[in-house]
Amino acid sequence: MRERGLSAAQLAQQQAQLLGQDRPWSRVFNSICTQPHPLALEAAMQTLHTNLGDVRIFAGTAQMAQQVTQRLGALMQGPHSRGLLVSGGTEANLLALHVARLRRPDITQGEVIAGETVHFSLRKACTLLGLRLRTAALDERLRLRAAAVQALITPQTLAIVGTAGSSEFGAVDALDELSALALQQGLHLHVDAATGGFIIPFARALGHALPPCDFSLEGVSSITLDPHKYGLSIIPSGALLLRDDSLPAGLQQDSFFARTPTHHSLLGTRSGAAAAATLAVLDGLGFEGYVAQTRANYARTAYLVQGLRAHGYALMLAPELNIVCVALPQAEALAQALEQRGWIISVSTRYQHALRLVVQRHVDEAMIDAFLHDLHALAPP
Ligand code: 0PR
Repeated sequence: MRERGLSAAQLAQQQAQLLGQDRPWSRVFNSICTQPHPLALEAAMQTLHTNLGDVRIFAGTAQMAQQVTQRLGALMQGPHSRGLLVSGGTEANLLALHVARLRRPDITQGEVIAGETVHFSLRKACTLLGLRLRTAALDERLRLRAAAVQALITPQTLAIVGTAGSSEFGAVDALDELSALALQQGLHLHVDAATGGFIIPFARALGHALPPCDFSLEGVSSITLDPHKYGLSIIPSGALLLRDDSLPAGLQQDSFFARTPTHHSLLGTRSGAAAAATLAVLDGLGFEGYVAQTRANYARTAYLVQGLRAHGYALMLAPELNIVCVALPQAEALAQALEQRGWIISVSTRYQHALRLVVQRHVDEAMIDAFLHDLHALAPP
């Protein structure tokens, strides 16, 4: 630590110097997150000092959190659902499997079945909880189907995880089939909608042929939603929604002190800024605002796809959400060359023949044109 503190001007300079090394959004093609909506940023700045770990002091902030869980429950068609606000998709997925395990004490060596593209946060969760993750093969559109799950069910199966928008491809598992199977087998179906939860309800309203990713599917027991992705809130904003209001007893942890609240999630002391930001953007945009945002994201996704095709590139698969995978040999070497020109792009370590392009709010037509220009210069098809 410094012996003497810096002045405010020196601190600002130090911060600006380091922030200047971050990449501008105008070159970011890999991120499911984006610049938060101005409404979210403003609300967060007003509430950064709050602590949802002490709702006697921050009673108003606690109400904001409650209102967020109500709105998210309604969005997910769960009038009796219970919501827990958490730091993001990783924590929500961990808690979901924790809940599934608490509800089945009869299963001692629990197994979780998911598709091959299940997010690595569920691998972390299984490791932490001592569960075995069994991955099932996907169909030709990289979606998990019920038949592949059925073949892996054993007496130790604790849960099925369906992904509503895989991180790598934006592929949406056959959630309707998985729901029917979970009901029939009496298994917990967790839907990881971290990527697609703030796309699918609005895309369906626009007429896109996607399955619902919500509690209208009767076999769905829990859902991960991530307001800090397409929800346009600030990081860290995640949510776990449970179909019923009743929580397993083992999830509850009393604190040391009388009249302080019982904890249900992992974190204790935590800022209320995420809840305030999420409430602001949910209420500021409303369903219509998210539909408009989703329409714009699909329009720019179509613009990108059209541009790629016009330049002679082929897609790895038709995009269901706002993630486009371009089939290219040596995609990783190309991504590196593009990075030297400032572009941040992902290539899956497993599917190495595709450049993955995420169309978020910050990806506009000028950015797409500039990218296509550089792509064509480096790797003409
Ligand atoms: N489940 C799915 C389907 C996800 O896509 C993600 C994150 C998670 C769970 C975990 O969520 P948290 O990261 O909120 O805990 N998927 C992104 C990814 O792995 C995360 C990300 C976001 C990475 C922005 C980079 C980035 O710039 O691609």
